[in-house]
Amino acid sequence: MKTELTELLGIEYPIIQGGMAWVAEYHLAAAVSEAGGLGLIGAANAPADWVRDQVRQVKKLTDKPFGVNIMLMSPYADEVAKVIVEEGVPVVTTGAGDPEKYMKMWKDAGVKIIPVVASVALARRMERCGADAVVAEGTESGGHIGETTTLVLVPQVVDAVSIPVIAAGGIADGRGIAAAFMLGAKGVQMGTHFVATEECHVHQNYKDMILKAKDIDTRVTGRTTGHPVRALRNQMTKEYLKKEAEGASFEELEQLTLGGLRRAVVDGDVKTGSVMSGQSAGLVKEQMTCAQLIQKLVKETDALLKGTAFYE
Ligand code: TUI
Repeated sequence: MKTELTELLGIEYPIIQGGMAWVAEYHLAAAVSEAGGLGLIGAANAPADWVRDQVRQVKKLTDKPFGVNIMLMSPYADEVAKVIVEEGVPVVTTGAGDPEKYMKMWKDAGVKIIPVVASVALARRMERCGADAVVAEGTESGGHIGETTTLVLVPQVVDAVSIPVIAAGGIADGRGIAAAFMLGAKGVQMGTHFVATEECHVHQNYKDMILKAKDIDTRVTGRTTGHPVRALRNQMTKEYLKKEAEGASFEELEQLTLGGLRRAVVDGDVKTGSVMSGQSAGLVKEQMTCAQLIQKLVKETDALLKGTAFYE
């Protein structure tokens, strides 16, 4: 499965693990990188020293390439951006904003830059600013999302830029990966399936909820506040959507989600917590190790792509 992306990053398989807030810590990142993909540490809203420590820990567990995802709405984004350079992180991905102001610093330090985008316009801007690749993330994804589906977004981003495009959103098996290649992507980013792996440190209740989820089990809260977030439906999403429909204030709605991701991930409170997940939860049936998952994905994708133009 050699593509422009595996060449660019020096990895075996073109599979990137999403930089999920509270979920993507060093054990998961190291396991994915060791298995031949690209593991990511999700900096989310964490302070710079936490990120620095995570980077040092991941380096103890693997010599292979890994990355850090910076959530650009974080109050610590400026400091975390510097930690990337100071600690010699090989790859940075960004989400929930425009990373332009950091890109010169990262490029000068030789960091590979992969912004996550949900629109063609931002993909174009990122290429002009020197991005090495982009993740085109469809609305099927978990967490903070854009409007457009993966099937529609990926080929339009592929047509608009000449850097490699990585497809994300709704991909959890070899069929999704093969389809992403058909859309012109050179790799995929997956989040949800990696949450339900052995090495992922989220509470077992969180994993079980993903494993049991059906096709129609996610909800998007916050469409009216400008911060749409996809999560598995529970008491929190039900109350939130009811209040949102009644025209509740931003502050009142915020109260319902405050600390909710931490409660779900750490305490296993999957009733009032925020169980962020993509629509692909319906495709996730089995908990396995990261190596088993990546081998399964590669085998499935290989079988589908044999005899196609991709494998000439
Ligand atoms: O960032 C994500 N997914 C996330 S971040 C996150 S942490 C969080 N927790 C609670 C509430 C809100 C966030 C959870 N999930 N994905 C990448 C992504 N980026 N999706 C959409 C975007 C995006 C949206 C608008 C990127 C840029 C943008 O506008 C930037 C501009 O200036 O055009």
